[in-house]
Amino acid sequence: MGATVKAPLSGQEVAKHNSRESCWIIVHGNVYDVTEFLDGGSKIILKYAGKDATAEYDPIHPPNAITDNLPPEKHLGPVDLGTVQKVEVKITDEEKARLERFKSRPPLSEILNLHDFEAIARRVMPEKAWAYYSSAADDEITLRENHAAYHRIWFRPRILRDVTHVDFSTSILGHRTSMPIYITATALGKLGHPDGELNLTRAAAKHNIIQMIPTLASCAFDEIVDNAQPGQVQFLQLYVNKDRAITKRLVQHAELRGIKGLFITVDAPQLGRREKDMRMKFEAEDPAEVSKNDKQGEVDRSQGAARAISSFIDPGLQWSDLKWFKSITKMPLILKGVQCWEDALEAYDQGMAGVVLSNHGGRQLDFAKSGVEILIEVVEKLGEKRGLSFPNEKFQLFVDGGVRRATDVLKAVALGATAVGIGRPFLYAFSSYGQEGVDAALTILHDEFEMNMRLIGARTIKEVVRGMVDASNIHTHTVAVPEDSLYRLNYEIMQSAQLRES
Ligand code: 173
Repeated sequence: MGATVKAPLSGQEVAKHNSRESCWIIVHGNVYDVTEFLDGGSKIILKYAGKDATAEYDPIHPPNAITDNLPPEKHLGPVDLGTVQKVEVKITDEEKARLERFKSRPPLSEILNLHDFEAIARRVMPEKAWAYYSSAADDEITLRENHAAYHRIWFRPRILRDVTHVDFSTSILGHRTSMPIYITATALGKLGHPDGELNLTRAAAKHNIIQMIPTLASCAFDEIVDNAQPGQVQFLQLYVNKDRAITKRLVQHAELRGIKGLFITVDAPQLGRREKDMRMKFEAEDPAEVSKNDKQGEVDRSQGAARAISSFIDPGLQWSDLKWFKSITKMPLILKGVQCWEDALEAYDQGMAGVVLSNHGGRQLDFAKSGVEILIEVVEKLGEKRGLSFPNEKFQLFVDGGVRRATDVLKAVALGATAVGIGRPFLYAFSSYGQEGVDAALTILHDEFEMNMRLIGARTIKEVVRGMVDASNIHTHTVAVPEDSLYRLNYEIMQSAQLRES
């Protein structure tokens, strides 16, 4: 772009362009004409018409998103920030109370497990961010089933093996990792913490864990890669753009930057309906603002940030596109969001390096089965039909969703998974405690692995084998044992970490 220096616009001039007909916004001290960007999901943009939108923009878009996506003639140049009327930020009583709760977080030493991060995050995160991260599709049955499925798998430990030393490091797509887990891709990290995804990058480096960078990170892709240590392994999760030229550029740039695996998301041709998130947007609406910009009855109760920024995703993606991906990159290709053995088999036959058996954290199709349940049918059928055994170097199986304990991971590994993706727990960890939270979460998992490897009698990941689990009930989605109610009445439920009394 030419470096023509424009005289700064005045705040008063920008403020005039506050309607559908002409909509300018300020982001990081620069003015942009976004009038042509106002379509269905534009209510939020209109709210900032003529104003400084930086605070709203930042968590949702990487810094370069606006400059990359708006044609240069819509970049109207800098504004004299001294003349811009501040958008009045009203700190509500609820927000004040939240900030107080934030100050009352217990020290990390009192956080004992991954559930604890969630318990704290729920109390200290901005309500909207919590709603976005925690929500799932429809009735959230799959969200809960993801975790519950692990309750139907039991251990068959081996004894009297010398477990003085246990080593649970392993390889994912040929890259060493200290544990059979990776940090899976989750969008919009800055909703939870100003450093967003960088919290994950830095903690992953410390613990020798692989991070999967999301297409829709809040931080710029290059910033996330730049913050990695030399030799640190990162993967990329890909949403495929309707405009394949954009996808091609992104993929080839990622490869050039040293990304070691491309995880193509295949379970989100349309974003699922997450009603907790929707309801929050609805409640957060300021009726005065809405009526100013929208005619009565035409109010778009838009599904929030996620829907608005996901309209580029191509619902037309199909099997025949995979050849094209192979032609544009040498990175291993993995399909993320496979949900039955037939599709896993097709992925294998088409030369993929693996699949993630996943239902997108329960955020897409409600009543999709859990990844760990699908794992069992995939291992069985690919064994039967292609003579494969798992874990398998050439075609790796990953699982994600509902994982909170190292025992969950060990169950999946025993059943044939190479590694397991963990998403939300790390979001909750950094939303509550920044990078240190993610560090602590990884340390907790490390300690859990060490103990549980000993207790199941496995010295290495190779020794975590199929015979160590009984999954005979995995396909039975009912509670088999009647509730023992008298016993239950006497049983005191365990408590999560608590806020300190202030
Ligand atoms: O699960 C999600 O929220 C997700 O994957 C997504 C997709 C598009 C935009 C933002 C998030």
